[in-house]
Amino acid sequence: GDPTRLGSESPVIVHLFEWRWDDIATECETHLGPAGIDAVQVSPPNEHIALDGVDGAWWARYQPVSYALTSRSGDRAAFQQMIERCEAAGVGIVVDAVINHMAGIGEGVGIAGTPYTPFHYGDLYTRDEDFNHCGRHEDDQIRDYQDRHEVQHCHLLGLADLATGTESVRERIADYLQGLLEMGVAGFRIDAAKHMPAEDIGAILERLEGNPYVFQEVIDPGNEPIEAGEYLTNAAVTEFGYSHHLATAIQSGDLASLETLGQEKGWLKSDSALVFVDNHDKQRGHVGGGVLMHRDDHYRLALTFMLAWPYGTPKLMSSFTFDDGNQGPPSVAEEGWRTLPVHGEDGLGCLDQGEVDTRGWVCEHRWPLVTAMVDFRQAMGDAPVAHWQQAGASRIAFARGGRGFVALNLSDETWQAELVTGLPAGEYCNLLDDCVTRVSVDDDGWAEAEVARDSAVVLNAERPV
Ligand code: LAG
Ligand code: CA
Repeated sequence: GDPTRLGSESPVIVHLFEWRWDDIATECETHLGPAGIDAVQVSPPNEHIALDGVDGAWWARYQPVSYALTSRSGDRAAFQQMIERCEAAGVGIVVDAVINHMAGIGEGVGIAGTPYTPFHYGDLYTRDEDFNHCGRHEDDQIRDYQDRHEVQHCHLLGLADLATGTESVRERIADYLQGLLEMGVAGFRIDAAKHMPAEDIGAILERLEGNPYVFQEVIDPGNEPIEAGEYLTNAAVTEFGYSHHLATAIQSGDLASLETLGQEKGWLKSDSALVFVDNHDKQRGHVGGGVLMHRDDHYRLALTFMLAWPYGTPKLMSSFTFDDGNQGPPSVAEEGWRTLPVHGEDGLGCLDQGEVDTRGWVCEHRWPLVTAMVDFRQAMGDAPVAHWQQAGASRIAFARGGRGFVALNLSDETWQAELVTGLPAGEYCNLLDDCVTRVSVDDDGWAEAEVARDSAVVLNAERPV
């Protein structure tokens, strides 16, 4: 789970949710590499259920039919090319590995033509023993999240639960992941990790050769028997508490409550925590909501805070707009739900900031604020938080060692204040407004700062005017 495997001291990951492989390759070259983004989380690359039956729903990707690399994002050749072009641009590929289950129990044909019937998926899993049959509730479905055995051995949402405790299933999963490593991927997101015993994941990862960055998706609400901490011996783990805490702090106007974010009891330590403001599930209310996303007020402030605050490995969401929680990416239904390109013939297909009512690719990761803050985070390295200051609950400021300074104002009025920056004397640019705002720091490190409403002032010791 060591994040520095992604290539820098303070790596940043972007989730290009549902993007096609050739678009991701172009994005690595034209934007992500130059912006210093370390890795892209891609949608599951393996064969999934056909799209017609589910009206192109995004979650078709979470119903594997085989480990052939054919998906709505492209074929194996496009996937390989993407890996190579991204690597040449200095960007790693993190694969969303759906290994807890196969498709929903039923019959059909996958997007690459592989047939499946209950507990039988092409030539991959052909025996009843390849799946768990937990013996609960007559239908073997998960109902009681207080029951560890049930959560890990019954079927999640009707999805055929793989017997990850058996050697032959572990071997097939490891072969799939090893094949991806050999193609050059940098890491994995382990989907639905809570639904597999930590030991099963450990046994699969142990078989891999190479040194991938791995994070496990464990939704730990703090009141269930299965805890995020159990998975730390394997690799990094998602810290869902982070997004909720940040959303609550911002929605209640209480930025001051962020002073100890990450030090809460029971939280993962920084290097082991994968954090985000929102993810693809939470932003559309799957597995509960309670987070901020692109169309919410103050989302930019949340991103600014996350990237300024030295806790966890941050993952940025790059979304498409939606009206209902099942809707897939921008696509042409009449052509088998063909996903529309982002880099099209008429240039970049990202929506303009604020175009929230239009259908399309949101591309939050391209917002100038994000680019500036990614640069800031990487410049700060491991510089600790210092000089915490607050004025009421909605205005906070802190330094990053002697290397940087951040002031955030969530109130409705401009915040004018004398603040300790910890920076050497000089005149600095606000990184968030192209140096329109400038801040002079005196010999004692103090500055008279003016922070506009719902925005921030961010200074880097190495970016004087
Ligand atoms: C995850 N992490 O643990 C993913 O982040 C999440 O997006 C996945 O659910 C889930 N685990 C399984 O990989 C998604 C959707 C579900 C969807 C599921 C399978 O959030 O809504 O379920 O993928 O496609 C859908 C229907 C269900 C139905 C099920 C089986 O929504 O009503 O029972 O398919 O047919
Ligand atoms: Ca399971």
